[in-house]
Amino acid sequence: MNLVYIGLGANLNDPVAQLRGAITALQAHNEVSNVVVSPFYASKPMGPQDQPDYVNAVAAFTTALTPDATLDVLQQIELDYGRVRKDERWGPRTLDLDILLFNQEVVETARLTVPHYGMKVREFVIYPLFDIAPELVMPCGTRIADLKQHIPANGLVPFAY
Ligand code: PH2
Ligand code: MG
Ligand code: MG
Repeated sequence: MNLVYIGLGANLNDPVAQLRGAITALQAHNEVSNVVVSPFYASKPMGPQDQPDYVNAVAAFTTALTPDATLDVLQQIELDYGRVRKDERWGPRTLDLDILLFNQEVVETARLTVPHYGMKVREFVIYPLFDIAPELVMPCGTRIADLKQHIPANGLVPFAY
């Protein structure tokens, strides 16, 4: 069984509902088990500032699927929630599901880079990841706890949902 961590983000069309819907879809999926979800965070936009704040969270789950097949599942959920994939780089989106970590594997294919290339510097990934996996170590040996200690919160605020 594979242990997968994903980042969830949304800043359009009721972001909390988008994230909740994605979590419900994951929990309902036949090939996905043991879904664990971090608190939700309000997050300042990285990239263009003329867009709404994001809601971000991290989830963990287990699956027997390959990394590529896992990406298919996540992209289907994104599509089901109305994501238009030709979005401007770092522009607003209804739902973004990114594979952060897949066991301790390093994956470099045309479709997929794992670990996620930006995760080490994004407070909206590292803080919720620490919430659900404080002992986690990346394939390169970096501890999530050490990353969290060095990344400013940048206005990131957890909230009840
Ligand atoms: N995602 C982006 C661009 N900017 N900013 C925040 N705070 N959270 C995100 O998830 C995010 C972003 C593109 O994927
Ligand atoms: Mg993203
Ligand atoms: Mg993405």
